[in-house]
Amino acid sequence: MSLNKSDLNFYKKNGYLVKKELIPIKIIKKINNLIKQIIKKEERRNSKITNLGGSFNNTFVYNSNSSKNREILRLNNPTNYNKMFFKLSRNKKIINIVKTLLGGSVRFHHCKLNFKLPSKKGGEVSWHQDWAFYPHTNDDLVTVGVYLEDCNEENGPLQVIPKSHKTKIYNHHNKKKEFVGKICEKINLKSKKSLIGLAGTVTFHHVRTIHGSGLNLKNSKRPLMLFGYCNTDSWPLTSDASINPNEDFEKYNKCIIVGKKTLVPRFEKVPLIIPLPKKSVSIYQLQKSR
Ligand SMILES: O=C(O)CCC(=O)C(=O)O
Repeated sequence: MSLNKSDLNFYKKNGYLVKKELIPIKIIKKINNLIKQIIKKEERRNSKITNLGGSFNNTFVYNSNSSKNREILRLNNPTNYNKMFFKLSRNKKIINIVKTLLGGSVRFHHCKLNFKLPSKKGGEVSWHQDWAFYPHTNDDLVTVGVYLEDCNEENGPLQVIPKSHKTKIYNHHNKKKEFVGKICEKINLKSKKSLIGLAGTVTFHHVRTIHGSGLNLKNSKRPLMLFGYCNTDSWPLTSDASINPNEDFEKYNKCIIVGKKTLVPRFEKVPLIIPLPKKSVSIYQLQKSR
């Protein structure tokens, strides 16, 4: 499946796109069974943890240190954890669309599987631009969200501000000038849009699109798989959640899904703020900083 012109124009204009039930339910069910096993195994482990899992080298991000209240908020790098997740990140339907959105080439950037816990345990993700976390030489980067369960207004869907990808890079630094991973200035939320859909629905948002998500008012966790992709000529300006070309160029090039490796980054006149200084904690902890 490739993208039709009106979808492409919609994405270019609004900075997001939703493709309803793009992934067959058969695949989604298999993935959900795998996730159940992962969570069960992890919950049986009742040892105390000292680290809530801030860095992308940690497999899990937790909500609490105590073995009693501990729940998983995120599985980092699921594509390294199990082949089924890897296969989903290379799904032809997703990649064909991403290729068109990015202008012809695709390099896998990073991924995470987020579990939004029921609202009494918190779980709001504040407004932010992914671009604030990982600036590149051009902004041909897209984040893809796969709903593994039906997601409606009640269980905390992704929300976006249409057309915000054409505006500036917003300030994600607090008064002390520390990077806090959320927009620290007033923004107009009048046009905000919830991206809802049944299981298998896939969302696409531009790296500069302002987005976040509210509370999950249901009793069960809301799983959301997020994959980031970029054009092969988008060169990272900082070390981020992805493989850094300066550290492992071979591995970096192995992330190319469509296109050829290059040593020639494309520079575009894009607004930038470097996300430093940054604490080595997850987005959940980072956004709690004042
Ligand atoms: O899990 C969510 O609802 C959104 C998370 C998000 O935007 C992110 O992790 O960058």
